[in-house]
Amino acid sequence: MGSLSRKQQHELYYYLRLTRACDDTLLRLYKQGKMVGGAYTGNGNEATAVGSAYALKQGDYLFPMHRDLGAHLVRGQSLKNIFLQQLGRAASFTRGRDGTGHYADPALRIYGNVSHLAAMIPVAVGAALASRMQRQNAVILNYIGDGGSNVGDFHEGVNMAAVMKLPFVLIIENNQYAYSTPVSRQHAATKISDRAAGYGIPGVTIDGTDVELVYETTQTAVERARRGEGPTLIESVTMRMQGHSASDDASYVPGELLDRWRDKDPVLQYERRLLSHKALTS
Ligand SMILES: Cc1ncc(C[n+]2csc(CCOP(=O)(O)OP(=O)(O)O)c2C)c(N)n1
Ligand SMILES: [Mg+2]
Repeated sequence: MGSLSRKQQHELYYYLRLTRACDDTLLRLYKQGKMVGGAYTGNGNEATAVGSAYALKQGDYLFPMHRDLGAHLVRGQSLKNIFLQQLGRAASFTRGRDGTGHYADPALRIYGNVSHLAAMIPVAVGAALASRMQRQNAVILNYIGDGGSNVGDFHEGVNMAAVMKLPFVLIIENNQYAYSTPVSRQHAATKISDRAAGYGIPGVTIDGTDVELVYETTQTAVERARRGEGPTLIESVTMRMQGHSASDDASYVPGELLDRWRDKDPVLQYERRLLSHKALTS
């Protein structure tokens, strides 16, 4: 099993479990009417969020999207702050004026997304430029959905990062749907990562349910970025296992598709793997 120590494997498993538990709790609170605004779960995306953020080092920057709760947790965000923010409480980062992951925590170098899809890509690329100019040697890890990757800001941001060889890594979370629109209706390319060639940078498509694979792929990209060799596009393929938000029953998603992906549940998959390697006891 890869290059990870037993301690690191246990940490990955811990964060996968914690992310799933937080998501389930948020959904419950939403149903109890205790949440202001919507609830967006990352069920199915845990390995992508956790494995990628785990590849960052102290001083690096995280620019997550709305299904990346696991990345916030890996980068040290407290459960208290996460719940205050998600519930839209007065003591939250945004003082109750916004919810979900729409917050910034400069101390932890977490800059959450705004609603406008892809609008944070140029901002994250700007942070990468600042890191270079200030000789911080920090890498910027940013995320975007399959749907959001079709917005113009994607092109402007990735192109600038590529031309300037900035320390920038972009994870494209291809979870098969953008709200009710399947990927087949979003673009005609076989793989979203094929776009990387057009920018002159590496692009790779991976199984986003495999936490160690996500970690190792991101780590390679992060180290490349830190060496000054420029950005990488990582298309992490997963499935959005629940509706777009808690108010969406996702009745437009074929049941067989969900059944197929359920067998690849990122949390249970890793649990099975650790058990079979006797890295966990049941
Ligand atoms: C520019 C823009 N267009 C539309 C929306 C409304 N919207 C919010 S999330 C979303 C779907 C996003 O899909 P995707 O990027 O695949 O991310 P996912 O929710 O699947 O993780 C849409 C259409 C928006 N916020 N911004
Ligand atoms: Mg999507």
